[in-house]
Amino acid sequence: MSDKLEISNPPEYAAGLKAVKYALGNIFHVMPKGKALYVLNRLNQKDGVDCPGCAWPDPDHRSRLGEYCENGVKAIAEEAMSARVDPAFFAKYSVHDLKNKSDYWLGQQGRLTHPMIVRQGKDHYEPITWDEANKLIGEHLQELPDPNMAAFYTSGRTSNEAAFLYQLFVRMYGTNNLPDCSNMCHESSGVALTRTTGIGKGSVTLDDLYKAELILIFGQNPATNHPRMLSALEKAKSNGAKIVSINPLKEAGLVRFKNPQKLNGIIGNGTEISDLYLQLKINEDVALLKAVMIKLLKMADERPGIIDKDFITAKTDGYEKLRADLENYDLQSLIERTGLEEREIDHLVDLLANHRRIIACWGMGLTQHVNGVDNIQEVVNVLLLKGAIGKEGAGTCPVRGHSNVQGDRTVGIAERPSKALLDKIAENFGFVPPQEHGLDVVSTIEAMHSGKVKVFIGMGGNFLSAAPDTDFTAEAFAKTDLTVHISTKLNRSHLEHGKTALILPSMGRTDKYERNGKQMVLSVENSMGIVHSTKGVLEPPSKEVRSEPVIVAEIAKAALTESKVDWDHLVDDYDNIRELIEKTIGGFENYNERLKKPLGFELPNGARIGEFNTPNKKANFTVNKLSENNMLDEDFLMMTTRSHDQFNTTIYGLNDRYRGIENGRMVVFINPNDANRLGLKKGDLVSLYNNYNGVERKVDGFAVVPYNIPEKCLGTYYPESNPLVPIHLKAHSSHTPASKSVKVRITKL
Ligand SMILES: Nc1nc2c(c(=O)[nH]1)N[C@H]1C(S)=C(S)[C@@H](COP(=O)(O)OP(=O)(O)OC[C@H]3O[C@@H](n4cnc5c(=O)[nH]c(N)nc54)[C@H](O)[C@@H]3O)O[C@H]1N2
Ligand SMILES: Nc1nc2c(c(=O)[nH]1)N[C@H]1C(S)=C(S)[C@@H](COP(=O)(O)OP(=O)(O)OC[C@H]3O[C@@H](n4cnc5c(=O)[nH]c(N)nc54)[C@H](O)[C@@H]3O)O[C@H]1N2
Ligand code: SF4
Ligand SMILES: [Mo]
Repeated sequence: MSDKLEISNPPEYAAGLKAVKYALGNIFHVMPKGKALYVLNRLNQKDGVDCPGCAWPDPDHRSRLGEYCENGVKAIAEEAMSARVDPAFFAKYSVHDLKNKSDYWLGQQGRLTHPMIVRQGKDHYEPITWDEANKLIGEHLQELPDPNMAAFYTSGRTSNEAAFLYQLFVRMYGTNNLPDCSNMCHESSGVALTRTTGIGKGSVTLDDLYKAELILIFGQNPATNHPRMLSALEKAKSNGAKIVSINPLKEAGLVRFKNPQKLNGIIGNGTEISDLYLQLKINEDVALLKAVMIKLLKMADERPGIIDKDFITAKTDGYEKLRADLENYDLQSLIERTGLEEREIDHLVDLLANHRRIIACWGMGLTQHVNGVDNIQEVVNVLLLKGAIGKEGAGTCPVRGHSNVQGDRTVGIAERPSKALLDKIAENFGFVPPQEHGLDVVSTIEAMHSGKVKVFIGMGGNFLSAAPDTDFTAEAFAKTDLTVHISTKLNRSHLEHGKTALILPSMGRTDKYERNGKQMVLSVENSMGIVHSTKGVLEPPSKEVRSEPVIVAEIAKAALTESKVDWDHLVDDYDNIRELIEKTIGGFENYNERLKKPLGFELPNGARIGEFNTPNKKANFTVNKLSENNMLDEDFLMMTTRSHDQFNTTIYGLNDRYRGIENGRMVVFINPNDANRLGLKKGDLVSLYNNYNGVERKVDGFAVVPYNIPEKCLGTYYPESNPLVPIHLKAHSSHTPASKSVKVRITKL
């Protein structure tokens, strides 16, 4: 075991005063106190700066004491830290030197300040002017024989305004190659919900959550990833809701929450969150839900009222097929697969039978499997049986990740755009956008690897570390002619690069941008479809960093040989961009006016009001298959999750307080019986490896952590374990990498 790593018993609650202490300690360490408090006072306030962390919505009533969480503070610290990565830094460290540094170290070096280039054959980034950089990008793009030889990635922190301009430019250039972080995230939700409910987004609002009688939380770890969701769950509980968590791990925040804004959370015991905790095996959610439906339908034969027959008849399609299909399963084998006791499943069935206002929330634990789409469709089946979509206090709640990942999609970042969007673009902008579908994340990597994509541009994000099969993705980047990253912070995508590579330093959420004496306002959409403004409050890290819409406009001007769009006019005042969004995307009427409302405005959502915009205008039941993991005796199923001290590939620190881990990230959580069987003790170092289709993948140096996790299941952190996720292992239909069910074996080092 590494000398520093410490493993202890995980706590039985999340948050409390410790969270406040850690958060403030973290931010005061990297920036002056006064400046930190100045931003925090404006964080998530009406007319303030939207938290760059997750997409959890803000409540209508905001506490002036602070409307943010520990991880929101860490997100601000990471972005607004005083340290700088400037030309002197790049003169000191070669790319080779930087490759040997940890992700945590890279992040701690500070904000990027200047456009930088690494020229072919060189090992140092050197400064370049914006004009030269744009010219170089323009030349590369113009020289490609086919626009489909370029790919344009987006990460979900990008504002609506920047994203809209970006997709417009990309389509004018001639491709729909718009891979997006969604492809690795909630794409499975988008696909499943579009098919079943007619809208690729969740249907509930915060108010619904407060009114729900029963809330099911599948595959999500809110204490770390959406901490303020715990306050909403606390409120739902105080209104009488029951909560069920379905998760292989007993996540502390789902057990008990001590709200640091309340006396009971500071000196009391806090609130018990889950009434029932189902610790099922990884990737057995479909088996669980089938068992639940078989039991529920059987019960309904005696008590017909427990399913909503009227709703099923009036609003849905496919009920009979679902019933017929369930006949094919043996209940006991389904139960056995889940690893749960039958009485635990009966408890869930009883709760479902006896409540009507039901909400299902979920995260990456459902989406990142080969059967990710099936998982979500099966959740929808249960809700539809109960008539629990399209009414108050009930519905679907995929909890989105990045703060504007949903908005980016809404305003047109889509590699598989709808015909309606393309027609509208044609009508408004006087050109025929490409009609054929473009590349998503996985197919972009494959296309770079096979030489079909030669230029990669990333609007935010850290494609290399976020993507599966890290070594393969690094090879793919190395085969391109040019990689360009529009970034706030240094990351590994800058280090595994194309023959020529550019870093374009961007402003972040906290940076204030004024033009012609007027502050530019940006807008974002949260996980529940509310669009609102966000205004930076801090001096940007250098005079050279640019606002994202400006960066896009300048690239567009350099790359497009002809354009009917006046890019300068658009970025002269971001109101002008919003006028175009209003003309192109439904639901944005009076965008500029409504954005001035303190709470923003709600986008239309058919499923929310019981209107299902599917081709048959019904909500659709679906028939889904069980997962097929084809495990052999020595195989384990590994999920890759986040620690409490990270935001995706950004590592805030080396602890995972809620799982008892300190000072290390190279750990593997394993059931104590499995560890014993393999002769492994706490702290032993092991290799994890696998062999898919004859290709061996291996990562050395994980420390064993015997943990409360079902047998044959393992947990590791992403991105360290991404080299083990095979590029081809992805969800049907959504193509989301199956990074929560990777087969691996263990050997002791
Ligand atoms: N602080 C912080 N906040 C974040 C992020 C971050 O990295 N750090 N990332 C943001 C982003 S982009 C996203 S998408 C979200 C992610 O938020 P989450 O969806 O919470 O993401 P993960 O950490 O991957 O956790 C997945 C959960 O699913 C469980 N799980 C794994 N496999 C299964 C399974 O087969 N079935 C079930 N039922 N459960 C399973 C795991 O035990 C874990 O609790 O958070 C966002 N917010
Ligand atoms: N194995 C495994 N892999 C996964 C996942 C998993 O659970 N397991 N989760 C997947 C998920 S859900 C997601 S969403 C992806 C995340 O994939 P990405 O969105 O690509 O990754 P991030 O780590 O969020 O990106 C961080 C970088 O974004 C840049 N950045 C931050 N803020 C800004 C900004 O305001 N503007 C600009 N221009 N740049 C900015 C910084 O340079 C920073 O280094 O990873 C996926 N990969
Ligand atoms: S819950 Fe998410 S959006 Fe809210 S403060 Fe925390 S990290 Fe930021
Ligand atoms: Mo995500």
